[in-house]
Amino acid sequence: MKLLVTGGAGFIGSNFVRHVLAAHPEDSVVNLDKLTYAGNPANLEDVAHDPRYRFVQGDICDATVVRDALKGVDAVVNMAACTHVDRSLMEPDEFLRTDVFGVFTLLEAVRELKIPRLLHISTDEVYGSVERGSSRESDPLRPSNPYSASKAGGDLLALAYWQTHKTPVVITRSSNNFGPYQYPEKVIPLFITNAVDDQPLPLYGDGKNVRDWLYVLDNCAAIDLVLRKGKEGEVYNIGGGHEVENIVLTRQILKLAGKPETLITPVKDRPGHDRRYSLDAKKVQQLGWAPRHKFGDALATTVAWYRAREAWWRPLKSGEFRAYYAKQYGAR
Ligand code: NAD
Ligand code: TDX
Repeated sequence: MKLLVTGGAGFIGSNFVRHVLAAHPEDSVVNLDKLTYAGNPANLEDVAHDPRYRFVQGDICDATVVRDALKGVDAVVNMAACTHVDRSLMEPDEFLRTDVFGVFTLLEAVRELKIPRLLHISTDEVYGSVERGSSRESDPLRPSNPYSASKAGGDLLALAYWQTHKTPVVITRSSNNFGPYQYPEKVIPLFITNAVDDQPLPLYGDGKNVRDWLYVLDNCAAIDLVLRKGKEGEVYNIGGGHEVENIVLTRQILKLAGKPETLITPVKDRPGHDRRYSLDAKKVQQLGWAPRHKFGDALATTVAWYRAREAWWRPLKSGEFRAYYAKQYGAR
């Protein structure tokens, strides 16, 4: 199979490209990525010279670029997105452009060029905060911030193309991922790297918000399965099955890093902060998937990875990054 992966230079995308090249020797991958601040060619330097891999720098909102990249492709996996909730509170424009209009551009090109499959990567955040129980694929979408509202827009547009044009769309909505190559603005890599530097860990609000954590390699395996076995027009939740309050997660990170809990620093809450996400993942489990990594082991592997890869994350935590966060949450 010849795949076009968009956003393949980001966190999940780079792990997914590596997974496909290793798991499917007959497959090849074109990676179309704009290389925003979150896209980093270093994430894929180990496969850069693989003859089955090709990188194209470009924007999924550019119809010409997208049509060119789609030539001869059997399936598209759309990972390209603006992804950080805090940034969407300050600069929502780019979220609407990429996460809605970018999806539209891909859908139009897939429809016109009759590409056999488009797997669109959505998120658990589209269901909004879930106080009790777990979200099922048929539940209404109630996004509560500009990021999740933009993702819901792209998600619903993809389903509408299936309904109206039978564009062969499949969707995954996964819970919070963690693991190697995650940009250190998301909570786990931010807290690990701050802990390494004995810097404060800025915990929003009362620290009791709950996320359902999924190791990135387990998500890659699920995406791969849905890509090959998922039914057109269907949505598949991918949940890690490990729900934990942020304060508990923070203590675990500090313990693994060998740093004191005095580094935990309560800061003002994120506006509109969703209290809890929780996914019912029975549907993807029925397709044959289950997470293979235990949360505690995967978190320890992740902490060890960041400790060993300072050369990867240090440049990302300078300049623009510090200025950005100082504006939103105060200096850190
Ligand atoms: P990321 O921010 O690490 O990477 C996003 C990538 O998309 C970057 O390489 C960036 O350069 C690229 N990109 C952004 N705008 C683009 C554009 N207009 N054209 C082409 N490329 C563009 O994101 P991630 O965490 O790897 O997330 C990947 C996907 O998974 C996203 O769709 C996200 O919504 C979804 N998701 C992420 C999580 C998570 O916990 N990280 C959970 C559920 C769903
Ligand atoms: O400094 C912080 N302090 C803090 O307490 C940061 C960055 C986060 N948090 C909290 C907010 C959340 O409750 O930690 C939790 C996780 O925050 P993020 O890592 O920003 O993730 P979240 O907002 O849950 O969204 C993530 O999961 C769904 C991804 O960023 C999205 O792309 C994905 O769709």
